[in-house]
Amino acid sequence: MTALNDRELTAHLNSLPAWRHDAERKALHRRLSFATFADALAAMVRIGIEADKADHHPEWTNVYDRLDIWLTTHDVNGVTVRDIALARAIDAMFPA
Ligand code: H2B
Repeated sequence: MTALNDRELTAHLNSLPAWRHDAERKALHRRLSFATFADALAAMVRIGIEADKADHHPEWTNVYDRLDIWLTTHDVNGVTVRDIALARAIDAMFPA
């Protein structure tokens, strides 16, 4: 597994409009907002189950109705196709 280069990353991000490259964290970032804390918590459970199946886990913070997600691949200290795949799975569950 190798980290995506800038050109590859830009190409993927064109089809992932809800996601931004966080250069400092070498990660993809998306913020989701929900109506309630319970909805945010339920989203974490749904995303967490899919992430665990893929053995690829988000870094995230939850504050009340808000969920911030960063996807990065620790082995290569950068963004890989595994992060792209999880971003797409999250978007399929929670369209922007
Ligand atoms: N999740 C994420 N986001 N990045 C990783 O590099 C990673 C992971 N590595 N989940 C996995 C687990 C690794 O530790 C196991 C051994 O496959």
